[in-house]
Amino acid sequence: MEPLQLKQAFKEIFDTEPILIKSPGRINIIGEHTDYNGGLVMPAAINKAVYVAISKRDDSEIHLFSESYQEKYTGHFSSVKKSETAWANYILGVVDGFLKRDLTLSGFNLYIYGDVPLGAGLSSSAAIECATAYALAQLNELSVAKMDLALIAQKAEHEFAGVNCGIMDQFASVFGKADYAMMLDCRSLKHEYIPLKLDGYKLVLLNTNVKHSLSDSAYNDRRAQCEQGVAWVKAHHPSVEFLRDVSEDMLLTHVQPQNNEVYTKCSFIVAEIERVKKAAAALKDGDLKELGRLMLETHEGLSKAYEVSCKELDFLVDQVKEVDEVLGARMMGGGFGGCTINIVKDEAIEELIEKVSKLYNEQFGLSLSAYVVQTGNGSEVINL
Ligand code: GAF
Repeated sequence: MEPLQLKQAFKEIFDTEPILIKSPGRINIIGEHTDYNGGLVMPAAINKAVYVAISKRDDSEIHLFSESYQEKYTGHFSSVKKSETAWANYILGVVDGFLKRDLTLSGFNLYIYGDVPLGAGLSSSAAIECATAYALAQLNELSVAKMDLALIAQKAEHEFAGVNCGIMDQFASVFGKADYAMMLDCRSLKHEYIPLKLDGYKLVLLNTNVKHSLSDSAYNDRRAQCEQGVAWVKAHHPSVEFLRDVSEDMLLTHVQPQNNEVYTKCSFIVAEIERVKKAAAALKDGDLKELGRLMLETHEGLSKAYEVSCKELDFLVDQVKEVDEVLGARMMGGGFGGCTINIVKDEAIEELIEKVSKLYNEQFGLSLSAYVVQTGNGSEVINL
C-alpha cells in the first residue's frame, strides 16, 4: 500500500484528513541480547516500515483500524489498559506511556498498515510502537525528545506486550539513518553512526517463517538469568550494575560456583559485548571477512551457550557457513525463529537463495522467504 492509498483508506473509514507517519523495522549486524545488559549493539533501520495515518477527534476516544487484521478497536482515555485485541495493545501501551508522563493528548483516529514481516525478528512491534509515539507527538504538537519516544515505546512493550526487551529495537526504529549502522551504547544511550559499506556484498535475510511459542517466556528467562549473575557478582563488587561491567574472571569466581547454567549465559554476553567492539573496528576498516567471522562466532554462542536459536535457524547457518561467497551468517534478534542475517557476494545471491530454499523445504517442509536488505531512515512524517 502506497502512502497515498493509506490516506485514501483512512478517509474512507474516518471521513477526515490525516497526517502520515512511518517508522521502520530493523536489522542487527551484531550484539545480540546485549542491550538489556547495558552493553553495545549494532542495528540499522530498514526500508520496511509501519505506516500510521492519524487525525484528532473532538472527544477522548481512541478509534483504531488495522489494515492487516481488517479489524476495528474503540476505547477511551479513561480506561486505557491491556485489551483482548493483541495488535491494539502496542498502540494502547504507547498511549498509556504518554498519559503517565502527563502529556496531554486529544482523542484520535488511527489507521495502521505495515510491510515489516510479522514474527520475523525485524521488530515489527517496535515499529508499531514508535510510529504511534511519533504520530501522537506530532498530532498534539508535543515537544517530546526522540529518545523519550523510544523509551515510551519500550515501556509499552514491557507493560502491554509482556516482553522485558532492551532498547535496541525502538532506538533503531526512531534514530535509523539510510546507509548507516548504529553502534549504540545501551547504558549511556550514546550512539555513533557507522557507514555500512559492503562493497560487492549485500546483507541478505533468510526468514525461517517459524516463531516458536516459547520465544517471549524464554526471552524473559534469559534476562532474569543475566540479572541473577549480576547480583552474585555485585555482592563482591558493589559498583557493578550490568554484565557490561563484569569480566570473565569475575564470572568464574562468583557465578560459576553458584550455577553453571547462569555462568554459561553470562559468559556469552560478556564475550558478545567485546565482539561488537571488534565488529565496529572491522566495519570501519572495511574488513568484511573479519566482520563475517565475528557474526559466525555470535551464532555459535547464541545457539550453544545462550540457547536462543532453533533447528531451523541452525540449519540455515550450517548451509551457508562453508560457502566462499558468504562471509558471515547468524540468527538475528531475540531468537526461536525469524531470520538469519548473511553477508553475501552480489553475484552469488540469487543462486544461494534458490539453493538454500530448496534444501530448507526438503528438510522442514516449509518455504523460506528471502530479503536483500536496504537500510532506511528512522521515524518521520510523510509529506505527500
Ligand atoms: C529482541 C528485543 F526486543 C531486543 O531488545 C533485543 O534484546 C533483541 O531481542 C536481542 O538482541 O529484539
